[in-house]
Amino acid sequence: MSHRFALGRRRLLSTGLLLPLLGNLPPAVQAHDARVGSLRLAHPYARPTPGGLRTGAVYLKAIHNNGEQDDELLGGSTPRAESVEIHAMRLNQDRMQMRQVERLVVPAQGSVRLRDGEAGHHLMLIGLKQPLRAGERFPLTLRFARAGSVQVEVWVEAAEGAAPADPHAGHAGH
Ligand SMILES: [Cu+2]
Repeated sequence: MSHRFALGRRRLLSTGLLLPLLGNLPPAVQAHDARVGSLRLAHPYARPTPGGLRTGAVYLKAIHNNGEQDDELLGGSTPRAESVEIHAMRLNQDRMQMRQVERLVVPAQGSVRLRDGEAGHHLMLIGLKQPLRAGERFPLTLRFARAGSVQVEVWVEAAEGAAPADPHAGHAGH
């Protein structure tokens, strides 16, 4: 479906009708990347947070490493929160449990996913200064052992087909 849409979008480009329609594109079609060293950071995004919640989560579709050596995500920082932690989640008897980890390996010639709704990893914003609102974008600096630091732009997107909600509803430990 997204493939068919991409073809349609290209056709729109050639007719000059793209700009007025951009705001109506479904979120899945819009994506953004950042690169540093041999890493490609695919589509950093976050979910809106309800007022009063002091934590938020940042995800990436993937971090790809096309280099010959493993790299490691060591942490990050953002003006939007007091600190950023790497969290690992796993499903334990129907409940997602999360814990902080010090590093996340990005294997050589491989990738890791940090996606909403999947057991795996995400970045946790601790001490959120203001709620994250759908449609806004904010900077986040990620630090890697080998590639160094890179600033990415995080897109705050409501989950498809769901009302904005606490991204960590039901998660213990916050
Ligand atoms: Cu978390």
